[in-house]
Amino acid sequence: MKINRVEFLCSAVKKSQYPDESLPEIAFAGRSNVGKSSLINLLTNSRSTAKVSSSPGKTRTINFFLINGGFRIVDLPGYGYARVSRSTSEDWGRMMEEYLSGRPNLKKVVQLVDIRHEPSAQDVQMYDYLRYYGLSGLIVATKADKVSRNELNKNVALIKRTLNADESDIIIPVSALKKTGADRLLDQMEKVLR
Ligand SMILES: Nc1nc2c(ncn2[C@@H]2O[C@H](COP(=O)(O)OP(=O)(O)OP(=O)(O)O)[C@@H](O)[C@H]2O)c(=O)[nH]1
Ligand SMILES: [Mg+2]
Repeated sequence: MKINRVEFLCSAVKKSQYPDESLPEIAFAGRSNVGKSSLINLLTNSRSTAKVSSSPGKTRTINFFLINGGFRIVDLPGYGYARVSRSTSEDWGRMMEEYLSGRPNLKKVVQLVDIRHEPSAQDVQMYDYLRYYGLSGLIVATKADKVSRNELNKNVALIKRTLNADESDIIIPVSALKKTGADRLLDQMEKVLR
């Protein structure tokens, strides 16, 4: 699959603001600063589709993008950002729950984890949550440019093990910086949409 057309649709904090349910959606979830927005820009061949920031907590809303006129990519706000207030993280939880549990046209959630680190307790929680809703199975290990080839394989195995991922789960190392891994991910996304 190639992405030729991308159009920002809207930002939402509650259900009434979502676009209609007529098109399939693939969402991207992961801790704050893991590289969700950067990955979306890599996939869409753009520098500015999704806002990237070096300070965590940049994406605070659910952002919908129309892809090739046929499906949507959804940029979810990151979790695990320590410097948000309790009420902000409660808002985050409600917002995520509302989207992930009640979106019939949501086909898959690509879960992003940083290839350099063992997944956090929140990553594990997110994985379990996605599995519960039948949305797990496609994992991206971000910032692959930051580790050696040898570390890469070791860390991919550690990520699988820590998340307690299914044998059949697919984990794809990606670098937004070096622009690697996007084709493999797009192939998997195409399968999800078929
Ligand atoms: N070296 C390297 N840096 C990356 C890569 N992907 C993202 N980054 C950097 O990581 C930081 C966070 O990237 P974002 O894409 O904004 O992360 P996010 O997950 O959208 O963060 P929130 O919106 O805060 O949840 C930025 O400084 C990016 O430049 C990558 O593949 N390699
Ligand atoms: Mg972001």
